[in-house]
Amino acid sequence: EKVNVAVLGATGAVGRTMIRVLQERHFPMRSLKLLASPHSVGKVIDLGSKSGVVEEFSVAALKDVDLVFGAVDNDLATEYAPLIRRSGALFVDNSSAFRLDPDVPLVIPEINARDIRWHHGIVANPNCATILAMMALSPILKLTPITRMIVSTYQAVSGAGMKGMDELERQIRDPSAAPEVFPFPIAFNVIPQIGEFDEAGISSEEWKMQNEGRRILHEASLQVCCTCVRVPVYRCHSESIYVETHDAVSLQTIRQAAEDCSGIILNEAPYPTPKECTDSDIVMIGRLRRDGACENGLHLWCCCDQLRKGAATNAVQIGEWAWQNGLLKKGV
Ligand code: 2RA
Repeated sequence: EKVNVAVLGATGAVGRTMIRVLQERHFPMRSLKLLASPHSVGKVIDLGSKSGVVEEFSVAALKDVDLVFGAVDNDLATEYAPLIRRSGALFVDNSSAFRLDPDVPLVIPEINARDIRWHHGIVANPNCATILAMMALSPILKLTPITRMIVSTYQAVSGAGMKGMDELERQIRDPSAAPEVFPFPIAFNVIPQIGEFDEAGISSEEWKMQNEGRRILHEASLQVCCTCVRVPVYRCHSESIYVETHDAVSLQTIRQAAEDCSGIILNEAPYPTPKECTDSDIVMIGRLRRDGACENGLHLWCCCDQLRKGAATNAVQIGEWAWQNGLLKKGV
């Protein structure tokens, strides 16, 4: 049976990408509602063959909706979530409001789709940087558990939404334009801060990666250390990852495992770059090599489109899995 879908936050960079991905993947939609907070009401969104007008989020607007994809900030997601749950629709939420809630599964379908089974009306979409790291490690995770992970990220400005992309463009044209979105000028620069720092000097983005990775892998004691960095790239995140594995695995075995993992491509000719991954759903990995000091240590490089697999596509895949397994409208 086809599904009545709503995209909440339909005017933002992730919301617009969700709409595009739903159409491209021929999601079995009976209807598509475009919802947003009051200030976006009335905006017109291009839906390819036609256009759609954004409606204000309300309980009445949720009537008959089976599945809501959320691309709004934490405050709105927290305000709207109880209303969506009460309506009976499944809420696939891209904010970070529920990602660490033990009652809410946090899912990358290629890794832990089965967690969707125990949802209570909300499934959380992980942070884009977490999705990239977990997807890139999926061939290794198929072979052996990971005991330690050190990640340095190179995150695109799209992670801060359309306003982040606008700020980069503005500063490329006028390098003296004052920063409004990022703490320092982003054009021709690199900023080792995403989110706010805590008293230990760890940023909120770094905490997200650590805690979300542990939840997705069901490895509460996994050692994770991250340095999250904003770079002047429009919409594709990259990461340099070091992992220590429980068992020794050869590079050849990992290469073979990568061929069997969906959603990733190993590109060693010579390596992936963010530009080549832009507008693709594939996570690319490369520069796979052994560590010189630690016997079970491995290094790799990876890239993926932050707006697609890092956000919209992952959310739509969650919706697809829930639909295929009869997990919409659980009547919570
Ligand atoms: C960023 N991870 O790149 C965030 C977006 N979810 O800013």
